[in-house]
Amino acid sequence: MNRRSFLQASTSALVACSLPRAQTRSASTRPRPSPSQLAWQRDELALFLHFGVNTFTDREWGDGREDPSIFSPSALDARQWARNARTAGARALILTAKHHDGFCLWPTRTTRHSVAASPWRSGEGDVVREFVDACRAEGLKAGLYLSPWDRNNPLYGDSPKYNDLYCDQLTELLTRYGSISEVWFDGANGEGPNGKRQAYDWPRFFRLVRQLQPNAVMFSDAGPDVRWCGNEKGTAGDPNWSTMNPDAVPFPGADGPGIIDALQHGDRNGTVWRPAEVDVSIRPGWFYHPAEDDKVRDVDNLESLYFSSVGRNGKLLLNVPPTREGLLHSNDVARLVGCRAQLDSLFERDVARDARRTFTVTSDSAELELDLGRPMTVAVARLEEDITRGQNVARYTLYGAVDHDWRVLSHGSTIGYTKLDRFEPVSVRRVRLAIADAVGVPEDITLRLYNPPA
Ligand code: FUL
Repeated sequence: MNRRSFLQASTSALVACSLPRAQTRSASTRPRPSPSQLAWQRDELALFLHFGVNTFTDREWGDGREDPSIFSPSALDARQWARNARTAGARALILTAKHHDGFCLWPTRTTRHSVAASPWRSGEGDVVREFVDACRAEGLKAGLYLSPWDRNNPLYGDSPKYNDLYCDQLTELLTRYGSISEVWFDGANGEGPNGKRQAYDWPRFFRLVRQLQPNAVMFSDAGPDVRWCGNEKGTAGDPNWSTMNPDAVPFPGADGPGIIDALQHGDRNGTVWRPAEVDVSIRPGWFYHPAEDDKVRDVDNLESLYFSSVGRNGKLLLNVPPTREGLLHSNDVARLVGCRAQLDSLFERDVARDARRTFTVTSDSAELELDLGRPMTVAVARLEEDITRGQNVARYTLYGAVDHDWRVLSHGSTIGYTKLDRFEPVSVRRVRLAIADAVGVPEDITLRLYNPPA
């Protein structure tokens, strides 16, 4: 594409969409992240640890009838989890304090179905304590998943009583262990022994977490701080807005037409800030199964997960389940470390770091142009909006030229925290980002360019 056709192409796009000011809320009233949501997003990668009785029964969902004596990790070392997580570049860890089987990994006063009834550490152990201490020692944030569905507890289905018990469990977890950065809820819901479906009191649960850990973010289908991305395959939506209409997913586990779509894409005119978390496992299952030791995602696969989550304005929550020894498996660790090395080498040198930069915003267009000074080979672009001021960009095209021979490198929809684009390696001296549609006048945009090592 030459300069003339570039201008025609970009101008027609701008005329068609323009940057609407009149029809949208002004920039100052659009939703913006809270400090906790911002820190959560900037962490980029957290590891998820599914661990409990299922680790020993080789199941994914326990039925609640497991004998606590089967919980007997022979060499549990939470420092090994945290150390490897840090080496992998994760900044937070989330542990299944209780999964659907109801077995509690901490010595709770609410039920006997816990580590206190297991032979591990002679019944004196507390996995949550060791986990939190290990996170602190390695400089990582600690998060907890407390499954609302409980297939062991006799009160489940007796709704008010179980809700009280669930709040007692939350209270223990959120008052005994210091700062908890994320509380992870799913909407799993079943019937209790009385044959009745449990009715959760979500507003009460959310209020309690906010009261006990005001700086924690709460994850669920319905937020309130962080939303599920709508699948467990590792891909955020495209587009992916961090803004959302809260009525679209009224409570965790809500089902119905349009819900998955709303979770995947958010809403460009949404009234709340609720960014997407992408939870996915390094293995086929969430819990450890010996038969899956040779089914661990390889380094390229993990790198592509980073592109389809963080690189699409999401946060990656990668599950790496501890073994029956209570350790991360060496195959999983090798892949994590390999992926971090590959990402570090890819993003080692931003070839646009010293570029001359012009950002022009007029009433109906926004364009960023970089002059690299000399031709450079590039194959990956990292685009970033300043999300402290919200999210604006809805459609863009990235062009590159050595001189005036403009060609399209990539195009896309939303940017948000980060958008990563890969394209065929190409030599360029000038790069231009043309924003053809936005919900508000885009603030400053950062454009970094990389040339992956051969
Ligand atoms: C779901 C659960 O049913 C799965 O077992 C797993 O824990 C996944 C992360 O969340 O709701």
